[in-house]
Amino acid sequence: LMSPDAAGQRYQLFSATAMPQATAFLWNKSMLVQLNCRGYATAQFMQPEPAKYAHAPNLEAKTFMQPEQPYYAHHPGRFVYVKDQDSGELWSVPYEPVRKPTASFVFSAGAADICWQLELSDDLRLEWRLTLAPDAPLELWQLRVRNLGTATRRLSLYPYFPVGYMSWMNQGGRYEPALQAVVCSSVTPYQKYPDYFKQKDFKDQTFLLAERAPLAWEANQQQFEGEGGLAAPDGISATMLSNGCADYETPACALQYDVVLSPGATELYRFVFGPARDQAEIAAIRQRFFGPAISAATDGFTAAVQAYRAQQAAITPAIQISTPDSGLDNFVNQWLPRQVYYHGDVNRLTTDPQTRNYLQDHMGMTYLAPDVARTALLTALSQQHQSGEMPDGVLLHMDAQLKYINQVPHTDQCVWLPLFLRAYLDETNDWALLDEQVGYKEVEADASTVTEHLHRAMAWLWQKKDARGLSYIEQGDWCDPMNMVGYKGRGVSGWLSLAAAYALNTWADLCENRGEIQSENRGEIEQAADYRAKAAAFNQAVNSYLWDGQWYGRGITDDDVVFGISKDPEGRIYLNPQSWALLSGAASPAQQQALLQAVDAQLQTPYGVQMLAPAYTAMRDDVGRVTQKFPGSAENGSVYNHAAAFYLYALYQVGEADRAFQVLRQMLPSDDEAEQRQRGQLPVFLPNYYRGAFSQYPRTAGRSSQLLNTGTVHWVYRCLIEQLFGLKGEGKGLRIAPQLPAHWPQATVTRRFRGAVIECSFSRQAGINASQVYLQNQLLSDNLLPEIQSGRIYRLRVLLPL
Ligand code: CEZ
Repeated sequence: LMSPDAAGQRYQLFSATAMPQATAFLWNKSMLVQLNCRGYATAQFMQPEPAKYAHAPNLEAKTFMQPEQPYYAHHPGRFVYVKDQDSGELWSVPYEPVRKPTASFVFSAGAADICWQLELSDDLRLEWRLTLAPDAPLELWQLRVRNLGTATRRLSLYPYFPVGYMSWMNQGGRYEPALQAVVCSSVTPYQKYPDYFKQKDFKDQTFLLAERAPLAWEANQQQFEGEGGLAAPDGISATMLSNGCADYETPACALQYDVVLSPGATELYRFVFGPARDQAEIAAIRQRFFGPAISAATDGFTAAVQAYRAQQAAITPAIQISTPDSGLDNFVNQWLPRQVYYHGDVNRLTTDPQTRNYLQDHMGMTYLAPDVARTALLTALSQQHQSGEMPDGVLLHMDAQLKYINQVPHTDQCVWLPLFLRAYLDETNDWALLDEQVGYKEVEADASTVTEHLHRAMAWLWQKKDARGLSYIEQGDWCDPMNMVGYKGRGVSGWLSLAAAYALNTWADLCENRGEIQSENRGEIEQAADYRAKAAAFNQAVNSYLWDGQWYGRGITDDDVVFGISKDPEGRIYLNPQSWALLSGAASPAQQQALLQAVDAQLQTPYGVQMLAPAYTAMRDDVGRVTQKFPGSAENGSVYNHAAAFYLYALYQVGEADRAFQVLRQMLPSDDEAEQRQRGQLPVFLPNYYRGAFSQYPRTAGRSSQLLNTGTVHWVYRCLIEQLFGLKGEGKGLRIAPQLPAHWPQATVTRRFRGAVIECSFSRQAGINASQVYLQNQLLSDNLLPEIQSGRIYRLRVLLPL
């Protein structure tokens, strides 16, 4: 059904129907495109807010990226109709809209391109490939047609790129012979005059630019489709497209090429598709990609393809692994760092990323591009309030505003600061970051050190608690839609109280480390003790009010009702408080064992661990809209991978290596084909969730959300590097403390660390009861590799007990 290619660098799906929702994605700094295996496409670009250049056929609502987006016949896509002029036989590439099965089908995801390889009939081979421009929101398409047979073939080829309903104010389309392009134009709708000035330079035109002059074209969607429908459009039934235009009618880009292919012959057609401001810009694009060759070997199009490939290749993974689990290896080596980098590179295509997302996305970036992560922290802190409170979203653009969920007050944003810093400082040892001066939201001029910003953030967390000592939740915490636990101002969050404790402890660790490393900061060691006392107070409050006997409750409502406990028929147990009680130190050894068993018994499924159970089936208006989401979707009891990733991290902190490995492995499909179909997703990214409500909705359980925006990946990458393989940085060097699953006899890892390369081989050894680390036959004391020198290669041999 699916597998990596021989080199392990691409991932292939061999059916258009087995996993109809499966997708792969490409991005650059200004755009993201997610291609579905059947040819549908969802693309967005930034100007500066996310915008579309290929739309739904009707007026679309603007929203943030959603899970489980349905595809439908007229969904935007990138298709080529292929007609045999002699037999009249009709196919469409890659599968939609004609849906005619081909002799063979490969949907192949690469790091820098996505392509389909099809054999339409035994003797006609077709390749349809997308790359992006490295530096602009432009799709670069190549169609290669090859006659493998012994007879000459006479074909008509019709690239068909629907553009959809562009605007209720003004839309149309026509072929521009001078550009060799169908150009569809529109005016982004608005009503307030100031928007005119903001929008007048928008890229409101969508074009399909062809290298080779077409025989005919069609810019009018209705005329193209006619009465035949998309499976047999009238335009294609005719000998020639009608060279039509769209005047306040739905536009489309269709071109026609007639070709005579003798046996063995190949033809190549290349196109550029994307948005532009005006025809002058399209002319410049034509010149760049299809103008005079740059050199004998390279034209503009090829140069851009190569530049994009080089850009992607420059993302250097932090680890390369070789383990007994080849599926995991492939994902960790090829795809995971790419998804981590995507988040840090474009911030989920928003101009106001949620603060917690921004900080976690850059926690992941720490392992790939620490400079970018560093800048992100400073950007976030520059928007902190003087009170210490962090805003709900971080504005990344002059004109950006807090939108959607960022207009709802959530109380957890400060938590993520020390968590980011712990990862960043362990990895880079860049303690100078703490001395950087940064201003505040209210007064840019009132700058203070990063350390002071953190002290204020911790003070804010400490102060935002009730008389019981539990953290107020207001209209949500990490769980966005948990909006009615505390809207009256009294409700508290058990998870947040634990997260605050963990944040305070983490910051205490950092203060202490700093005091030890830098003698002028000795004072911080005393402060650390104070933070630890505060963390202990949070932990104690949670133990007093929220321990339910076998696990921790999720919170207490405005009306003093404890929820997420055994007497609740729905939402009886939540994952997050259990995970964070392991992290914060709230759970005693006995409590740890009890809550782990409760999670196993009530949340574990074959597709991963659910974030709550049983899923709510009706509104609980003292909990909020999370309970109104469809049972088993998103936060209402799905296998919400971000929550599973916290659990994963927590399991490693308490040394539960085998439980942890199971959680990790269940984020990816196994080798079982039925399970692969059930998840319905290629392992080229981790989705934000798989459907849960396993006992309530078994038919859909396991189904992927297909949404590639998720904080999951950063925690998973961190867990792999620092915990599973145990190659964790600290002030003095690299601490080696692996937690390989018991069933792995050996593994090897190459790790980039502070400019050095660490090559590490792990194997089991009888007769030892703790791991031993050798550097060139020399046993390292304390399993610490000290004084790492940039540019050096270190070869470590790690022996693990049987
Ligand atoms: O978004 C995520 C947020 O981006 O949900 C997480 C939260 O921690 C992330 O910061 C858990 O709530 O509004 C909603 O109902 C949804 O909750 C979305 O905001 C949610 C979606 O999964 C989109 O990614």
